[in-house]
Order: sequence, then C-alpha cells, then structure tokens
Amino acid sequence: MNASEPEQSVNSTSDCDAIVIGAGFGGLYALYHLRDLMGLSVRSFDGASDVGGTWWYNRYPGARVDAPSSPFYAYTFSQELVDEWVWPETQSTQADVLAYVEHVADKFDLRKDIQFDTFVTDARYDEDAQRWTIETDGGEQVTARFLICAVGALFVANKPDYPGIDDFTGDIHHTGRWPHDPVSFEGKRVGVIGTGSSGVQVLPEIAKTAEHVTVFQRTPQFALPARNKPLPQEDLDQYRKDWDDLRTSMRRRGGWPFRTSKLRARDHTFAERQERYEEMWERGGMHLAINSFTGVYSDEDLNEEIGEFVRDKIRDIVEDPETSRKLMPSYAFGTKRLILDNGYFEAYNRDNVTLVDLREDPIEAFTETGVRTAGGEHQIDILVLATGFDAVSGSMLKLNPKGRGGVPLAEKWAERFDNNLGMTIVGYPNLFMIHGPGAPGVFFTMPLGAELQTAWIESCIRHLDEAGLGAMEATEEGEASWDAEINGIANRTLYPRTDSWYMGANVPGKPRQFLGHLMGSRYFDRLAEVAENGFEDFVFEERR
Ligand code: N01
Repeated sequence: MNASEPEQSVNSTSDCDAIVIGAGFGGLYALYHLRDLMGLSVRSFDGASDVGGTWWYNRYPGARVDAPSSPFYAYTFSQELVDEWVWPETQSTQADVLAYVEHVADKFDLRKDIQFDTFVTDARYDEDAQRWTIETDGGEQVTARFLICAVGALFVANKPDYPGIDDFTGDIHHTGRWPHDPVSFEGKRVGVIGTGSSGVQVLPEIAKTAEHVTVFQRTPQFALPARNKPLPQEDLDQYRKDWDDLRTSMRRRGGWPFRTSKLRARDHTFAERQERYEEMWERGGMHLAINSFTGVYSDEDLNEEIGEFVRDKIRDIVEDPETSRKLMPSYAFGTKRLILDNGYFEAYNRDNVTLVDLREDPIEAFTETGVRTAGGEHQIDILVLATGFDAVSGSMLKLNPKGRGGVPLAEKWAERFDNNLGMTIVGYPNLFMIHGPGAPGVFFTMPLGAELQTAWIESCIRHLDEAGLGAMEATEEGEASWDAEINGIANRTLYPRTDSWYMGANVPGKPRQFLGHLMGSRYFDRLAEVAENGFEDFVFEERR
C-alpha cells in the first residue's frame, strides 16, 4: 500500500471495545492480539502515514537497532513469521526493521483497522458510561471501554532552544523526525548537535559526503564497536529450529536469549581481566558490558576499570590528542544508553570532521548562517539535531488523557510519573500503557515486551468480563509500592548517578526519576502473579 493512502475500509462506527493509539511494535501487536485472538472490535490511530512508529520516523542515515538484534528484535509469537522473514545483518538497519513491520501489517491484515495520518488530540474518561472517548485532529470522536496507549517511548523530539535558532536559515533536521526524501549532504557544511545513539550513528554517514561536519558535543560518550556483519544462513536456520526454546530464554533472560557471564572480577588478576575485556571488545556489540564479569552496572571499581579500558581504546583510535581528550567520557560506563558504533570514533580522524566541546566552548547563539560559540563562528548549511527525546513519559503527557473528574494526566504527573506495574494509573480506569514509565521498555526486547504486556491486558479484560465488572483501576498503595520497586532496583545500580534520559535528566524541568524496570523477567513474573492472584492492588467497579 502507498504510505500516503491509508485504506478506506477503516471501521466507521464510533463505538468499539478498544482503542489503540500508536502503530509501532507495541500498538500493532495490541491490535492483532485484541482483535484476532480475543475477537474484540478495535480501532487504531497513528499520526504517521504508515506502520512502524519510531522506525517510521527515525530514518536518518546510519539508523540501526542499537543492539545485535537479529532475529530477536522482532515479534516472537508466530513461528511462521520467524520462518519466513530473512534478517540480512546481525545489527538490523532501520530500513530492514521497517520492512519487517510492514510485512507483519500485511500478513495479519492490520492496516484495515488503523487510521493513519491521524493524531489523537484528546482522550476523556466518562465515569458514568465507564468508557473512554477520544477525539482526533480530524474532529472525529470514538468511544471504547478500553484505551491502550502504545504511544512510543522515544517519540516526542527534544529540541534545544538556543537563542536565535529560529533565525537560522539553513535546513534543520531532527534525527527523530527525519524527512522521507533523502537529504543530500554533498558539499554541505553540516552541524550535528548531540552524541547519543543517534548522533553516533549518523556522524560517519554524513561525513562520507559532506564538505565539513562540526559536531557540538555536550557529554562525551562511551560507545562499543558494533561489529555488524551478515547474519549467516546457518545461524538463522538454527534460530528458527530452536525458536520455542529461544523464545522462552528471551522471556527468562531479560529479553535476549543468551546466557551472560557469571565470572567474578575479583577471582581474576588485573592482567586476566584486561585480556577478557580485550576479547569482549573484539567480539563487539554489548559483550563488554554483559559478558566480561558480573556486576558491571553496580560495582564501582569494576565499572571504572572497564570505563578506563574503553577510554584507552578511544585514545588508540582517535589520532589528534586534543580531539581524543575532548572525547573522554567521565560518567559511569553503561549508565547512559550504551551505544554501538560503526566507525564513530574513526570519523574524527577525517579532515572534514571537527569536534566542539560545549563544556569548554558553549553555544552562545545561532545566526542566520551558523552557530556562534564562545570560541568563534561556525558556518553551517544544514543543522542535524540528534538531541533525543522527552523519553517514555513524554508521549503520554502529549496525549494528556483526562481521567476521573476530568483530571489531566499532566496534573497527576506534575512531579512524579506515578503508575502501577508500568501499565495502569490511579484515576484512569481501563487505560493501559505499553512501554510506559515503570515498565521494562528499552531494558527488554521491545516487541516481546509488547506481546507480554498485551497478554496481561487480556487477562485484565477477561477478569472484568468473567466477573461482570465494568472498570478496573490502580490504587495509591499499588502505585507507591511500584515506585519503591523500580527505584529500589535502580538504586542498587550506578544508573541513578548519571544524568541521562533514563533519569529524565535530558529535558529541562522534567522530574528526576528512573523511568524503567531494570529486571524485565522479574517484571513479567510479577504481571503473571498479579493476574493469578486476582489483581491485588486494583479496585473494580460493577458494570453499569
Ligand atoms: O538521544 P540521547 P538519541 N545542547 O538522548 C545531546 C534509542 N535509539 O536520539 O548527553 C547540546 O541519547 C545530549 O547531551 P547530554 C536509544 O535507546 C535507538 O541519541 O544530555 N546537546 C546527547 O548527546 C537511545 O538511547 C536507535 O549531555 C544536547 C544527545 O543530544 C535513545 O533512542 C537509534 C542538548 C541526545 O542523546 C535516544 O537516543 C538511536 C542541548 N541542548 C536511538 N540536548 C536504534 O535502535 C541534548 N543534547 C536505531
């Protein structure tokens, strides 16, 4: 189907059982599960012109899954789907992931119930009717018993508001809103702000053709070599054969099927540890972080030793000592999202790439033709903002549903993103979030996470229907104990010490709070337990 021509067969009634907002991995699965496995009437909405969610928007050059993903960053529920889809590389490109999602939409005939190019602008709970009513930017109203918010953990673009940025006359592209027509950098002077996963992925690609690239770096980053390669056919065949077991392992092992190292650093000499780091560096991907020794994210000494190992690697790769100095990360290794790079540090050895360290040479203002920092003027034709997202909570707040008493979520979440189980919110009955704050989200494989969260939504709906109940809602006690659980786990690690989007620290004024559940397998055990125990910590209303 042409992405700009949504099918016309979208259900035109204004009432249904469930509304799903979002047609990324989470929303597509919810639509499939609720419609095809449960027989509910479902209507889905997405502001994009086709399926894919974050993969539809983030199409900047170099975009890839930031993990050695194939074939595990994908749905697990259908052996047929696993058998028929060919992942060409170990670290999937954005184009491959998007093609896969499009294939899923075709295979399960999902598009007919999705209204594309449609933003949901309002969502209100009617306490008497026990129904949600949404309104779209086209003025349409739809009501449903259940509202499933699969609105994306990385959707709301974080854009810096430097003085004069609106006066800049060149093109500005945010990596999370990349144009669908190719952007040519040929012969252009390009500025890149931001050195997270997106900035690290995009720089080597832009540098290939641009006349000059100036990178404006606020925080130097740890990045590990991706060592991406073609996925051998025999590996793919074996994965397909073992899929049931692999799927179980993914569920049990934090989203990925592989065993991780149980070696203890203290049982090894310094020389042995260095040898192991070297081996993991050569294997590439996440191995250094998850397979060298246990406790990398909690043992300060071990973490510092690995951090220094990576800093040495950066010193080895980057030829200019001054640039290398500016690139030295100083936060605890891995406590910002670990980045897999495909030639990021090497890009600084090119004559056409310059690094500006904003800690020493801050941006003062934009001009019509570039950026003025304390150290001077930088002429720029194209500005690339790789400045990330108002992550996890941002898209729920953009939707800003109004719950009991018409209370907007922005009011409820003004100081803390309170929720229970990362899926439900006091005052917002029958509303379920997928990959919301307090859920494993990016700390688990997101497609599988969505499958498991939707299975829990099914158990909620069945519980309501079997008992003749109309609505379920989290309790204050449940929210408080969930907050204690996710932050208790995070506080046993080094994550909270670092300013990162995990902590909400990348957006000025955002409450500082750990935004994800770090132990995905334990999280999904808990969901199952809650369902088995008759939904303790929830309150119910008779069906009206
Ligand atoms: O965003 P980020 P991202 N002035 O927030 C800097 C996922 N992802 O889009 O570190 C100057 O990580 C900011 O600086 P600092 C992945 O989970 C997945 O790169 O806050 N700089 C940082 O360097 C990832 O973690 C994939 O000091 C400013 C950068 O911009 C998440 O998305 C690919 C600034 C933002 O880094 C987000 O990654 C890419 C300012 N005012 C991303 N504001 C795939 O799997 C921010 N920065 C394909």
